[in-house]
Amino acid sequence: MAVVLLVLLLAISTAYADEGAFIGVNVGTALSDMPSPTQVAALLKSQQIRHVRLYDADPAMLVALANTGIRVTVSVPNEQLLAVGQSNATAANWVARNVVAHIPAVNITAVAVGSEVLTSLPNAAPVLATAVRFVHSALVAANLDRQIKVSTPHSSSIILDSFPPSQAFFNRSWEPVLNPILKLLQSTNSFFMLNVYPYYDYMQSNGVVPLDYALFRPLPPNKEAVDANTLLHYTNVFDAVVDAAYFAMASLNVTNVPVVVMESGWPHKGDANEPDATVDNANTYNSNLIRHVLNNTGTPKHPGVAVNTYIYELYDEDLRPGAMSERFWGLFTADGVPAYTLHLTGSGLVLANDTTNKTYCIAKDEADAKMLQAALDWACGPGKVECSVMQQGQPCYDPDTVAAHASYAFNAYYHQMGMVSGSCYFNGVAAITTTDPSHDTCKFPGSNGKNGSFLNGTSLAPSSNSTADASGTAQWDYCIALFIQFIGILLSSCITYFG
Ligand SMILES: *C1O[C@H](CO)[C@@H](O)[C@H](O)[C@H]1NC(C)=O
Ligand SMILES: *[C@@H]1O[C@H](CO)[C@@H](O)[C@H](O)[C@H]1NC(C)=O
Ligand SMILES: *[C@@H]1O[C@H](CO)[C@@H](O)[C@H](O)[C@H]1NC(C)=O
Ligand SMILES: *[C@@H]1O[C@H](CO)[C@@H](O)[C@H](O)[C@H]1NC(C)=O
Ligand SMILES: *[C@@H]1O[C@H](CO)[C@@H](O)[C@H](O)[C@H]1NC(C)=O
Ligand SMILES: *[C@@H]1O[C@H](CO)[C@@H](O)[C@H](O)[C@H]1NC(C)=O
Ligand SMILES: *[C@@H]1O[C@H](CO)[C@@H](O)[C@H](O)[C@H]1NC(C)=O
Ligand SMILES: *[C@@H]1O[C@H](CO)[C@@H](O)[C@H](O)[C@H]1NC(C)=O
Ligand SMILES: *[C@@H]1O[C@H](CO)[C@@H](O)[C@H](O)[C@H]1NC(C)=O
Ligand SMILES: *[C@@H]1O[C@H](CO)[C@@H](O)[C@H](O)[C@H]1NC(C)=O
Repeated sequence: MAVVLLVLLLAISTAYADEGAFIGVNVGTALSDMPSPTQVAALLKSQQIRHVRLYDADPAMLVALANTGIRVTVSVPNEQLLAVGQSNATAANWVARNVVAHIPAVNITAVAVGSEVLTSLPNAAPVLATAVRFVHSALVAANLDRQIKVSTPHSSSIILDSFPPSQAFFNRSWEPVLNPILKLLQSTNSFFMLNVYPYYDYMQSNGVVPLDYALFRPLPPNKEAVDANTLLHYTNVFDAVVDAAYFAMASLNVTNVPVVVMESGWPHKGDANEPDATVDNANTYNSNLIRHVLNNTGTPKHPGVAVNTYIYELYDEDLRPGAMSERFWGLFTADGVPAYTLHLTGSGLVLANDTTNKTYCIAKDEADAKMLQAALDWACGPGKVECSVMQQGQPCYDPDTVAAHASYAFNAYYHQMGMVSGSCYFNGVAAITTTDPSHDTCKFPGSNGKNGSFLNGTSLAPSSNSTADASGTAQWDYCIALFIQFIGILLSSCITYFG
């Protein structure tokens, strides 16, 4: 069984290395202390971020990205959209200055025309399709249309009735605009650019959307969302929204335009009425999103079809108006310090410096006490965790609860395993946190930089052979551990049950 699992894991790592689903990052610039283009490029390189989307085509930024190998999507800002959409010559001029002038030093792979135009600048909607067409024509004239795709990013709010996804359709008011755009995307082999924000879907649902569903956390089977028309199971909001876009396009007879998610993310800080904008949630969302995308899982409607995704966003943008959370979507602060470290070690992928020694594995709040006890017994037995510190009179005895002891043991096991992905699972009753759970004199392994991780940073777009090789040994160990853990939990559950 362990061997079968290993082969499966290696097969998966190899598959996503070859298929090339990618994660990119959006570079917003509303910072009072905006790093220089050189600093931005240096950060991108040090974090091995290989795809970015700019909200404009800033020449200094493009110069800094030259010869870096980074793939760049440039944008026609909304302020310039009317001019570009009203004049063929203006569009050609825009392309000459902002695209052609930088090719081939800068690897520009797409032009995003406007940003959420239908919902944020509806007055410009009548020229949107023309703007996309003019930009495309200019690229054809420059013989760049095969390497550079043109599209326009939409808010997911133009899709109505998005659950069940099979019933989704575009707001009918926008059909006259969307029909020609979709035809153009189809005839130019381009893609549908969609912004997907499960955070807002969750916030606006008044409790209907469970937090776990938004964060890609496992749901109890009775809470999984099933599309009654297609019988497809949805385990997360992201997939449901992407599939809603596929179904909405299909309702306009467009079935062969892939979706690219231009923005998705989660804020790591908010004000009092945004209690779910936290570091833990942001980390969970983005880590799970990256794993999900790079695994080439696809969506239930199109399994295995890559959904390339750009994370929103590189930096916290302190100048953005609105709710506090608006200013805290970044993976980094302006000085390039990670807002948090993504939990990606086990997938052989690390974004941000190797600060992964700062994550901990604890018992979930709502976990079932019997399952916790079984997992605790396993960790202190077959799991080989040193559990004597939890005996009476020892530093981690208090509080004397199953949850507290389980947290200590889970975390010790997790660190013992080098924090490899999957070593914080325990049948679903454990969760990773970035908050140090140490208390009083009870120091949890991993706190104060004790013990480190053994996987070095690799990249967001794994190159052909690195992934499987680098983590092969870890995966092997893990498979054995998983197998033992499985048997252990099974045994202890039986003992608890029958004993
Ligand atoms: C981390 O833990 C492992 C295994 O428990 C141990 O061998 C290693 O020495 C520890 N490293 C540090 C830096 O404490
Ligand atoms: C737009 O410009 C291109 C050349 O750049 C030209 O071939 C085309 O006919 C023009 N279209 C319109 C509608 O003026
Ligand atoms: C530019 O990016 C494309 C798409 O990822 C890639 O196929 C191509 O090899 C890149 N070109 C250079 C010069 O790096
Ligand atoms: C559809 O779009 C129109 C035009 O923007 C808007 O007024 C209307 O509220 C939208 N309908 C829904 C249900 O969102
Ligand atoms: C889609 O195709 C069907 C059947 O061919 C046709 O009746 C319908 O009008 C088409 N709809 C659109 C928006 O093209
Ligand atoms: C990765 O993909 C496989 C098969 O496509 C799937 O079974 C597995 O659940 C996926 N893992 C994640 C973390 O999405
Ligand atoms: C990463 O670490 C290096 C060396 O330790 C340091 O120079 C760099 O500033 C760090 N980068 C970030 C983003 O923390
Ligand atoms: C743990 O991370 C901190 C930075 O957050 C670093 O200074 C320290 O050296 C790391 N410790 C180990 C053992 O990797
Ligand atoms: C981690 O990666 C850096 C740069 O890629 C390299 O210099 C360093 O030696 C690596 N560390 C380990 C422990 O492999
Ligand atoms: C991939 O494997 C080849 C041959 O084994 C090796 O030369 C190359 O350096 C490897 N590339 C990476 C990124 O590990």
